Amino acid sequence: MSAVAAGVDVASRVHPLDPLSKAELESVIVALRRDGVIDQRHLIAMMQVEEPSKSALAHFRLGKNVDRAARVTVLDRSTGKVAEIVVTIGAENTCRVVSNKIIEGAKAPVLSVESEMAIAVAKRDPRVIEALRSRGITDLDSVKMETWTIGAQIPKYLDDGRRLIWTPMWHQPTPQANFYAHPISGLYAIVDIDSGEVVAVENDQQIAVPQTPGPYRQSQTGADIALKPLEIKQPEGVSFSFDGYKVTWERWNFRIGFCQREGLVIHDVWFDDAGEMRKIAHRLSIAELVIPYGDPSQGSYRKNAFDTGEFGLGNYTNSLTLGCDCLGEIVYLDVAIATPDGSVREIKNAICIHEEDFGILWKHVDIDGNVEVRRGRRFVVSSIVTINNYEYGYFWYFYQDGSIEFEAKLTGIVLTLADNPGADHGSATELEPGLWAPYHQHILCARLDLDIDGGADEIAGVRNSVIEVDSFSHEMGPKNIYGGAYETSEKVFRHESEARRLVDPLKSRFWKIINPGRKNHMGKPVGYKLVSGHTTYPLAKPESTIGRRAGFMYHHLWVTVNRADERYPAGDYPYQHAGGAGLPEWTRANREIENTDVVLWHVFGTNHIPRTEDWPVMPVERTGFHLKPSGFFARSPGIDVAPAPKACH
Ligand SMILES: [Cu+2]
Repeated sequence: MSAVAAGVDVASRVHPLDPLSKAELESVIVALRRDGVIDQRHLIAMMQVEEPSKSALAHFRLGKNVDRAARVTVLDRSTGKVAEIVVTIGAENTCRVVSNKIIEGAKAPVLSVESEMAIAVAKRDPRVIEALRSRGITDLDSVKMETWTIGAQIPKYLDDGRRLIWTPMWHQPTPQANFYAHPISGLYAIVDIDSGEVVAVENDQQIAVPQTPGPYRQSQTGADIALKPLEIKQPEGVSFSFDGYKVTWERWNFRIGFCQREGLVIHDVWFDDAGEMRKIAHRLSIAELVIPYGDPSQGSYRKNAFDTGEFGLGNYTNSLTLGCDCLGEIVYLDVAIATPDGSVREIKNAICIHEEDFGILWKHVDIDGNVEVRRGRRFVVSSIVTINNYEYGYFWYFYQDGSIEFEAKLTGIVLTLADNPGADHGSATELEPGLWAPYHQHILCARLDLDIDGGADEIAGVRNSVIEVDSFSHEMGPKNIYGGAYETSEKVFRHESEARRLVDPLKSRFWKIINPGRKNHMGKPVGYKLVSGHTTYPLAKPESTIGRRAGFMYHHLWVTVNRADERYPAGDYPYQHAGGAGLPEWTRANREIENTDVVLWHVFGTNHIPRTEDWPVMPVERTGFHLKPSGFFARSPGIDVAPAPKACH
């Protein structure tokens, strides 16, 4: 099953939500050039599936035709303007431009060719060369630069609206050495990525490059702690099947999607409840990932990157390796992405699909000695990206109890800078003498377009409401005679402003999304609850540049009216944006959100105070959330799971 797309018959009817194929991407680009819509002045910033509306999809399910379409974001280098072009893709990939709109004021995300160019011009700049020479570095090949967006105040004399990038750098003393062990602090080039000009060189510190190596490759460390083999075999094959990008496993079915901006996407999630297909979600994605750095030093304070909105997270998707990234009977899906120059790059083994044993699902030993125990299994869809120093794994899990979980796995190498050994440096951890890892947060925002039991209402309009549930106890007295009593309070959010909420573990707070029009066997509306996991709250001040630009991070929950053009919580174009876009802006209208088609936005993440044990490569840190049925099913769906074939019962 390790073969690419084994069992995947993508030649069957192409679904409007399927990832854009290589052939489709190429056809769209050919058509745009043929029609003179793009030429040598343009760079392609992004090509995404233009997703049809829920009602159009419902009609598609009934057999009606729905055009495949792509949304192409292009940057005109001659004007700096960004345009979004919608192109339909018909039979045999015949393409037609249906709209072409300039997005006034938008700044394109940073494109790979621009990063490469910025590094090349920085390395040619005589001021950079001289500054390196004064630090004893003459071999420019041994200097590794990264291109980072400017996520804080832009120096006043440069702040005239141009697109800028800055270049932290490291020294690689020997080939294959971990260069993050050797930051060249105090030296940064700022490059105008439209004109290709180095507009400033900062060289105002003389801090020695730390010299303690940070080897992590097996060839360097000789790592030899090994255990006996552990093999995962499914001798009768896997328990899932594919129809195009639609997966059926256990009682679940859903579609796998991919977006150049968001990476992995899950569409159209349904559960077979004793023969009745019940819809749970329309679209699930991680719509933004921002990493505010909390260190004011020159090498760190600008590092507030929007990995999704400023870089296009999907662009950095890994090709996964069987037995290493993924263990067991794996099916991989490839993806294709457009590059800025209009060619198409295929990423083999980009999405990993498999089943995992997940311990016991449930167990009880009765007083007569009867033992009932069920092994649980979960279905995993995952992908991993590498963006500069960090890796992010996005893992979606589907369980036999009707629940869904998302887990981000964070690994890679912590960002480093140099300061004097033992310096009074309050916002960073000294890993080795003079090698410091600044404090930072990884803040993710999930966009959860849930349609709880809304399968029949896709054409007329799904109607869901969101409720906050807190646990509380009354004062000692008639309502709490013994002092131990507690109850839950439920508050239905009526308007968007009421639904900007924070987690509260002291109240065991959770949020529930219900369908008021569908009742369970007890006459209560059916629902799912959103259970937050380990999370964090931004330390950056709301009035800071990053605070304004990532205003969404100041609430763990937002609920909005479902609108197709409200996709990204920091707005469509966060790069050098003045701030306020996205969720803060949309919810200012304070629209009614009760009993209508809504989107939940869940903000979660981790506050990373680097440990010496995060060096030289950080062991996986996890952050995520769970969606659990809550009054959706009459009983546990786990009861219908058969015992394992061996004598487990
Ligand atoms: Cu971190």
